[in-house]
Amino acid sequence: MSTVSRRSFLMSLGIGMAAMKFSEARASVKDQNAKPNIILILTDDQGWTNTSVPMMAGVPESRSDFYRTPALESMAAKGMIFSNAYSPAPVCTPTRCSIQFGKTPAKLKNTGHYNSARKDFTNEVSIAQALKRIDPTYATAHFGKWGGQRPAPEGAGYDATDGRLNNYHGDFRSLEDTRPVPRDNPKRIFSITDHACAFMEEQVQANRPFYLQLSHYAVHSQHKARQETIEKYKLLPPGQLCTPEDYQDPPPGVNEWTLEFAAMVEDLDTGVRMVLDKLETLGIANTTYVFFTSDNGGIFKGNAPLRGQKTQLWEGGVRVPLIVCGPGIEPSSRCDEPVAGWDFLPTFVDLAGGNTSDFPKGLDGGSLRPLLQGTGEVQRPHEGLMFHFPSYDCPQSAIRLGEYKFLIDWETEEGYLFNLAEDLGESRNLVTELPEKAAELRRKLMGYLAEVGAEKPEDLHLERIQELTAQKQRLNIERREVLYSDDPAARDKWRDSQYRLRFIEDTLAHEQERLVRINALRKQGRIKQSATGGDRGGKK
Ligand SMILES: [Ca+2]
Repeated sequence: MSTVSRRSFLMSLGIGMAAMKFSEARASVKDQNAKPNIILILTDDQGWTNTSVPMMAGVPESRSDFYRTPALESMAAKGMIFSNAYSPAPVCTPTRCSIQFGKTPAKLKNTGHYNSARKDFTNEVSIAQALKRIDPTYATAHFGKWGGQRPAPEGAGYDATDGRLNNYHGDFRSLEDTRPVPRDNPKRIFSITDHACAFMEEQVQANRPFYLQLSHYAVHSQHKARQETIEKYKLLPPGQLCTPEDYQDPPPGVNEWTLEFAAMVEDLDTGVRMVLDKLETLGIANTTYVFFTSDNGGIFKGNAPLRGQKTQLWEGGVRVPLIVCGPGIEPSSRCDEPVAGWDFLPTFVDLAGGNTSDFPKGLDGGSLRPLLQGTGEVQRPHEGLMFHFPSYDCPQSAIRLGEYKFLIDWETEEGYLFNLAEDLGESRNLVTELPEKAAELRRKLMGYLAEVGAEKPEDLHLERIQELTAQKQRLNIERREVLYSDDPAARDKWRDSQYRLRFIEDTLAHEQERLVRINALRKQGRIKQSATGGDRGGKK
């Protein structure tokens, strides 16, 4: 594994020493211990049960019996496990924005996936900017997956970054060089970790506190792992989810394979170990908070004992691992309070010495510091955790409040009430049994969605149809340009465009069909006037 020198690392990222103003920082920071360092390690599509750490006491199935994550086990031994931690959304991009700005996807009007690239959040205050507001000496870095949204990390206040990168970069070298990322650096786990370690070293030398955001491409499909790690798993006893076929090499072109997924999870954990070791080497383990979580629930092999998966608001889509270690956190402690990714921004500002008057306006999150230090509860502007996911084939909204969760399916308007403390698998709908509780939660959820003007499912279908129609028009223009060419490269381009056209047309037909269906249901009165309030809206 290559190491990156301090200077070459900065130069490779196009970051000048002048921009970092280390000398000024050194002069202004009297005591480095006064400000903690904060690291957020965000993984991709890693489900609640995709680690070897039991996420919930007394629920042995809340850990994997096959994947091995010893670094996370050591983080849990030093810190706190949150058993009821939620990603803001059941897919990547809305979660990343929500974490970055401390607001729900519903409030940011960024609930989908496809429309995020066009969205611009320049007016929002990022974690990096919020920290710099209370202490300009904070050095900030983002490495790895960012997503399609704007601003890019540089525009969001990150001093050091590898750019506005997305899934593609986890598997391929660049847009121009389409060879796979080298096998010894699966999903870029080790190179982005090297960047992170070099950044930390730089800040310690400059005596400067830092915020480091390490966003892994793992464990999103395609599954990639070091061959040596795969070989190790071939020799381990099978877990419950393993099949005899898993112990044979997969056919060429298969991108999902249990042994490689397991090895990828462990390679990722090795990356976490590198960060933890670096903190020890640099002597800052006792002054640094490390948060480890995932951007949405798992999808590979399901999430039992949870219901559902990524792209759904059932627990399997949004309940994620969360482990935190750092100063003042009791070793091997657990917290069962429901928390969500939009709590991170206020938590980090609080840990860095800010108070609520330093929080950006309109946050939905509250600081988790009282939970981490055992001193109190989370204070949020409104009761409950609000989820809104009007996209894809499973449009839903949900509220988690105390032990209860109320969920509504927007294609049927059917409501579900679960007591998650008694029914983790969301198998027993209590709507009829506890109508008052269901009505109370529904009122709170609808009131919130109406208040923030949340997107409606049909809005997103329409938006997607317009986007696909525009894509189809552009592609047809490209196709006309190359159709009559004698150039072999142009002929290849034309053939390639046929596949893209078929994909666009299939998706377009699917979206149109769903829009027709949802409009028909509205006409029949099966869905009330507005998914975001209507006759059930109005905050009480
Ligand atoms: Ca994801």
